Amino acid sequence: MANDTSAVSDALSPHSQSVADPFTPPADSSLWRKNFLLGAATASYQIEGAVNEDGRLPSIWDTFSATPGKVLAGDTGEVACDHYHRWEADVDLLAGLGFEGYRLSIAWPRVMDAAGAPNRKGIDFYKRVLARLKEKGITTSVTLYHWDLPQHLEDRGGWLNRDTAYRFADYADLMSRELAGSVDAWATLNEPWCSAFLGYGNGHHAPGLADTRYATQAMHHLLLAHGLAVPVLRANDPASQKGIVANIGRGTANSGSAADQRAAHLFEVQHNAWILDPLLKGSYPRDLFELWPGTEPLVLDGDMQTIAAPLDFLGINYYFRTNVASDGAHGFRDVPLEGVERTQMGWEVYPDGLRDLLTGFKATYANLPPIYITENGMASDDKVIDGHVEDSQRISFLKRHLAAVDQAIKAGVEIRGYFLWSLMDNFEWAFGYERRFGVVHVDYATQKRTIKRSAELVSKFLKERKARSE
Ligand code: IFM
Repeated sequence: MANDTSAVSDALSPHSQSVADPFTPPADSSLWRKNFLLGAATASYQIEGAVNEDGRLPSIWDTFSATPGKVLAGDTGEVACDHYHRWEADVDLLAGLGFEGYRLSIAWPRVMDAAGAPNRKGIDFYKRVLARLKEKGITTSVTLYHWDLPQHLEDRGGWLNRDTAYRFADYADLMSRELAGSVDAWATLNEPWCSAFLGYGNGHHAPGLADTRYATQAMHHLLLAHGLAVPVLRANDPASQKGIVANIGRGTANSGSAADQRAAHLFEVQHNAWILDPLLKGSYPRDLFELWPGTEPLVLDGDMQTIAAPLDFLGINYYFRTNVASDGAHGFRDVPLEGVERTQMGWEVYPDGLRDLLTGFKATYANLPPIYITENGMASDDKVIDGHVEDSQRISFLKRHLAAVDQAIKAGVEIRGYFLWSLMDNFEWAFGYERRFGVVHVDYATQKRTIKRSAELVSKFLKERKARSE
């Protein structure tokens, strides 16, 4: 077996202890609280591979990644981290590092056939994974849709077809009946902004369509799917928490001019309020249609009430900020700042943005649910040298973002946990395997896992925290 789980026991080796610890949060940080959940996240298409096994049907990402020019270096999720076969060792690795929570997603095309009937083999895979996680005492957070729409639904219009929302509710019904009792938190969708805007608005993601009117209609059907699924999940698995995961973006103005301030506001409307307003206020932000005139989606009576179903939690994914200026018309344009720290993705490292957005949401939404940071992390060009990966930028990144979370908690935002993205390097969508987000390195030729220095330090903290609370 190529998995190097022995590296877990090396996490507290003399090598790791001889170096000063640049990660552990200060003694007064809320992260020491026993009930603050610390976990790691992954997603089905990014790690599983086995795309043709045990009755799994094609997804839009199989189609998209097989289309020349869509994904860097022509990479696909065909093998990915081979997690479908190595899941047991991967769960042991996660548990060995001391993570208390694990956020995973289910591949819709693995568990349901085109007629909506269950695919037993696919469902059993997730049952085995969840049972093992429970055995290890790990809190489970399951996302139903992390972008791998069955291709047969896309062939009928995908998220542009209202019927897909009802098919999603059927899928949520099946999974919550099958997995009731083994999931602590259900998230309906991961990052509907990406599904709608990158998938249907600019074509950077599957299915690769590019029209802003498509994006707003796809968003409406995604949110409707979420709203239809929530009561189904509640009925089938009452003890679990139900929520949704949104990626949020910080937009700052390039100058103090009214036009640039307005541009920054519109940036955040497009990235945040487009999703959060319907969920938490039951309406779309009017400013969105100033930015994109004539793109109002078709909304039927009752849809907005369905979408605004009460949530037990809101998952927040945060990565970077964008500096913007007015484009001279209705909108904004990016004005990349010089001399700032960036990651392998080119994204600016800006922890204050996370704190500012969280405190801003608390001020804006009276009914803001408890929050989990469901993703935060960074890509770097990590290399294994003499068996070690020294990912010092990631260590500092995580430390600074956790400090921002602590500041938001101290400012009164209810934040219950943090999942780093990602447990291991994986298929980074249109960027393929070049961009490495994991705290565990994956050698794709051998599937060997190597624990990076960041994981060693997170693990050290988790174990120290556990020891203190015992
Ligand atoms: O890898 C993705 C993940 O699937 C969704 N959120 C952002 C991550 C990094 O781009």
